[in-house]
Amino acid sequence: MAEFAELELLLKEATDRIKQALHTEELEAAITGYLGRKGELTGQLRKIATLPKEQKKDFGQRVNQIKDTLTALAEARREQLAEAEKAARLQAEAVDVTLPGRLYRTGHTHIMFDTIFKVKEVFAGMGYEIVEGPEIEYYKYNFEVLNYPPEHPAMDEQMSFYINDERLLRTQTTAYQGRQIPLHTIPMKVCTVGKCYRRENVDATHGHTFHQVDCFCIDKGISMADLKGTLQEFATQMFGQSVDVRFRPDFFPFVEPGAEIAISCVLCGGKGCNVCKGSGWLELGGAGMIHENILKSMDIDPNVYSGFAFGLGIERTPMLQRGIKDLRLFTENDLRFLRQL
Ligand code: FA5
Repeated sequence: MAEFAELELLLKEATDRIKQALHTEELEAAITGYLGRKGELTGQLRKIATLPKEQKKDFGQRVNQIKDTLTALAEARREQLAEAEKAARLQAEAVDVTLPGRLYRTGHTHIMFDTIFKVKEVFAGMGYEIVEGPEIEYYKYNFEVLNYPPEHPAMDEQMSFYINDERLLRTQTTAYQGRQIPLHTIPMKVCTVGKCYRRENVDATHGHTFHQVDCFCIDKGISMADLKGTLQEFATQMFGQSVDVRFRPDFFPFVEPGAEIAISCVLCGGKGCNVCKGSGWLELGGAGMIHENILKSMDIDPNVYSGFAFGLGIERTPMLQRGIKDLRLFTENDLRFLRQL
């Protein structure tokens, strides 16, 4: 009987393919090829109609037997393959717990952040209230309130970053004074630290963006001696016992008298070296007694009260403490530099 022989051949062929399938995908393809709706064994059932009547039953039974045999075989092979594949996957994903761990680099605070923190700590320790001021500032607070004459060159467009006619990036932290004095009652000691912006020809000691600390103190009987004592204490805490503070006359519209502040060179001890350019002194900022025009504009009687104010650049401090020659290094994000600090 050719039809029965064909069935047996099919059984042998399908058995081989199922047993030899090397992975699940190949096995599933074989199962579909033989047992699926359009599979070869299913196709055999359609032959029944063409067979003589006495063979129909046997043929049908044999097809069903073969189907059961192949289904059981496929199921067994499926389990075998799934197990082998799982074992292979576990092997591939295995973690060798004896290997050394990966090193995580932890970052650290930036040198400017550390310096600012220390500066605030020193002034807070002297009783100053630490406040914030906006970096985008009104022209009014940055210049007008600070007694600038209308033609003063610092207000020139060429020297500042103007946002519009009324606002600019503050060029000095002193801009906070006009905001803070009305918020306080006498006696007052206020300090702010933050970024300032100027249109500079950037070089090793001048940035377009830099930091300043500004302080002011208003009370009865405040004098230049208090100012100098305060700055001496600051310099000692930042740079050490042996540092001297020097005042030389200077002009700022918001103070009278005004002074340039310098400290004795921390590298050569005042003898003269290439950092202090042989002078023995390093300039830190400006200071003076708050101008009486400002006190009057804030309804403070200059005959009863007086105050001092000063503003210092901050980049200078870590440059001197660490012998850093170029302030651009602070913002260039070069890890070879930053990791050393
Ligand atoms: C002022 O900005 C005044 N507001 C200081 C002041 C405050 C005087 C209160 C009187 C009373 P000056 O422009 O000199 O002053 O700047 C002060 C310090 O900021 C400088 O000595 C310097 O250390 C720093 N500084 C100024 N411009 C730059 C810059 N482009 N890059 C880095 N640091 C700067």
